[in-house]
Amino acid sequence: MENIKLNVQNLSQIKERVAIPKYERSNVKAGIVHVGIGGFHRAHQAYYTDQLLHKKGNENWGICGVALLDFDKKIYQTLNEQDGLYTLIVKELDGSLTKTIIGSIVEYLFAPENPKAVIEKMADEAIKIITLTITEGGYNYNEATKQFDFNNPLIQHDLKNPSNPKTIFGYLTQALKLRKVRNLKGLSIQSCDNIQGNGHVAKKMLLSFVEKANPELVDWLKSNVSFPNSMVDRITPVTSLLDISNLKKTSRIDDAWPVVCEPFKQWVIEDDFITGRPAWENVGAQFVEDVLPYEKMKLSLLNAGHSVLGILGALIGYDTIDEAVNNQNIRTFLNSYMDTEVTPVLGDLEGINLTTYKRSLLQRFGNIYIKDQIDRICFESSTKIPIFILPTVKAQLKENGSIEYAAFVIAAWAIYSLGLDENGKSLNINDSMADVVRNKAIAAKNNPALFLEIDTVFGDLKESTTFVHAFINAYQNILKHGIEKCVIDINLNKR
Ligand code: CS2
Repeated sequence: MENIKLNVQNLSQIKERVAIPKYERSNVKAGIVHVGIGGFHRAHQAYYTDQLLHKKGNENWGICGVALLDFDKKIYQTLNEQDGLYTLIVKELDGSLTKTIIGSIVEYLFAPENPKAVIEKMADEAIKIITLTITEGGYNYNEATKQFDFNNPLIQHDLKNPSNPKTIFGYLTQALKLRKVRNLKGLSIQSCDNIQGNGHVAKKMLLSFVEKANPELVDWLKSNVSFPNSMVDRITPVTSLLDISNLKKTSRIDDAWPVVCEPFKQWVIEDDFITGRPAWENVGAQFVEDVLPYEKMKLSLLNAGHSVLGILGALIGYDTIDEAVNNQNIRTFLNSYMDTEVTPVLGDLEGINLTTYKRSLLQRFGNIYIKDQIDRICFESSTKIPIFILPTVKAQLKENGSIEYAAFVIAAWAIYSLGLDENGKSLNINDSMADVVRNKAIAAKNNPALFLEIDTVFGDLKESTTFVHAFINAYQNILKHGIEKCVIDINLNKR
């Protein structure tokens, strides 16, 4: 069998090899603009939407994918060459692969090349929802000031060059302005990022920008745009070259950028869509009145769990999350963190069985076929830690509860930030605040508490003597005994 390039023209041949969209794709129109067409979006929302398009009457809910940053050029080019098609490869728990060609992304735009087209698309009457996966840092929130960060040079650029924006805030403002001027209806802006109250944060940040850039738009925005919160979940590692070559080898499909993910998926959405929405509930999403409990649970158990495994695992010298969680000592540590520090602050989550949820997390983390990269998990830790771990610490401190496990992880992050694992191998640190964090980590060698002075990460946590003591203690222990020995001792209640 010959390799077949993935594109519309070749679909009839490809369908002999893997599942392809069975709906008439040429009838599908974009009703959603999605910004950030990385792996996660393609494994999650685009997958749900593809499933929905298989049901009649949904042809107005296709997706127009927007690549916002220069860095996103490659995914734009790939989608362009493949007519928006890509292969979703689900790595099942038994190691088998379920491959499906996804067809829900029917248009794609590259913002740096054509900002006007993106603004016009967002302002198009047919678009009812703009969804976002722009990463935690993309919301431009400063933990230290608890405000929108106007010092960001890109935001300054957007204020000075409104019709040629670079950030999501500049784009949304221009598009909403056009909708207002043209007397069109508003729309919903739905964040699909891992942030507590992601809709609220998106609204607050956008309003801060609009108040400065276009104050006359504020009232219209408040009454015509809704910002539903949502909780999203599906572990989606970075696609490796091996995934691409295996797809060629096993199915003879030449796809430049397939997406790989776990079988589990969850999407809990607040039902607050001002101009309508797709019936995603017909393909497994849950619409609820209040997403907050689900978000809290997911961010503080799954995402924080990932960070715990990532940071400790990186220092020990592991490459993937399954290696870390399948180390019994680390697994016990993570379990105790979840039970002792996270569970008490979650309160009563009506209808959710936390014991089952935590057990399923360990199974998902331990899936040896996923090979989720520790580098991916530790990527941008400076924006993840304040969202995934520190809310738990703050809640525990209020109640005089335990913070030892979290303090240990933060201390491990301080040592990780020096750039070497415990075997002396260089760590691949990828963080927009890497320099600041590294300088504090160096200063912390003589005075560990200095690490907690990274205000944009820790806010006023340095004021808590309880936390500072636990952090210093953990820091010194890790340097003296190494991660694994400390973890064993903590598990035995010795430290
Ligand atoms: C991960 C998430 O980025 C991270 O640190 O925890 O990408 C996680 O895999 C997803 O949120 C799973 O839904």
